Amino acid sequence: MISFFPAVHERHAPEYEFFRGERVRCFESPLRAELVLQEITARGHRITAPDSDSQGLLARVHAPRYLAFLETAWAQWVAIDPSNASRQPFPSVWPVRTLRSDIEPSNFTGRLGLYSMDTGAPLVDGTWTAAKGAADAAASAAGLLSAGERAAFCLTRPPGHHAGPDFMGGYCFLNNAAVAAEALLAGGSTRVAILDVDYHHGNGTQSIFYGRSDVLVVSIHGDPLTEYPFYLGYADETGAGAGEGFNLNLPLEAGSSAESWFAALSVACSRITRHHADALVVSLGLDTFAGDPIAEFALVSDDFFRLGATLKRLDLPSVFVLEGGYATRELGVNAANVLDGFEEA
Ligand code: SP5
Ligand code: ZN
Repeated sequence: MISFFPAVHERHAPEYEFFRGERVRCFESPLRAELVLQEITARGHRITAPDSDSQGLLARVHAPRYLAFLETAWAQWVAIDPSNASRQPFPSVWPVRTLRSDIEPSNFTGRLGLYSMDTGAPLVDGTWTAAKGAADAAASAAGLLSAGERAAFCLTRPPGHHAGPDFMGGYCFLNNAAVAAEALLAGGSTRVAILDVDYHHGNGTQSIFYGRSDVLVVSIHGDPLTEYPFYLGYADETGAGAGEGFNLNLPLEAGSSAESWFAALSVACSRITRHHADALVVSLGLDTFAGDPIAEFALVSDDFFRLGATLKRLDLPSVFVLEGGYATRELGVNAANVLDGFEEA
């Protein structure tokens, strides 16, 4: 499968994040992409650099003031104090209920909190460059599909599905899957489906398309009652206004078996078929793997072939966009198994 790989991903290499109150090495690391690249190269998939600029598509997905902040955030951080160059900024205050989010503070901490859902998106010097490279890959892959190709893989990081219209979070800055969906619409599709199989609910993607009927969003994920991101992803979220009926959440209890996961996948596929989708974007999180250090589903490596093969039966032009997956050693095999399952079905 043609795979878009932006080498600039490595510019996003934060040193640490917070986990159980302690500073730990980031689960979401450049090594993830390097190991996936190694494995899909070994299996004969063709690797290519992104060849589209996602700028116009990003403006459809994200708010202008958020994009302007993200692009200059590091420069703003270092301008406060040159020694900040060796520190990572983290938000510490957020406009929760009763506080105002219509005003953009001039203070950096005020802005960072306004544009963040959590402390889980560590930002460094190269974050914008890397995130933009991933969005460019999503645009490129969708462009290839619009030109007649049947499938493409975005070997991209940082991931995107937690990033909403105007906020970052959960390792995500720019919503790559949403960019791919917008690019497919711009390229002639009229009924796009996004299937999010990451362990964590893709709150950003859901919110971006919640009021729309041209992009169906379907997600299988850990029940937000116990699992991140907690505040979205429930079964009663079905869309709003013109988008009513075009959002489907299939939450599963943490610890669910692979069989219950595939039963949910079958429900998801039926809904996509009923949508009469003309293109599919797969938010390919691989943190459903049994060995994932921060998630609680039980898929084994062979199950990823089955995932690929099942998606092939939808018979749709398909863009696969890498999201989470933190069992780094097995990540390459699991990703490649999805692609090979799809191609061999
Ligand atoms: C793209 C993506 O997969 N983002 C995930 C962000 C998750 N951040 C919060 C992780 C909370 C982990 N809780 C660990 C429980 C371990 N048993
Ligand atoms: Zn995830």
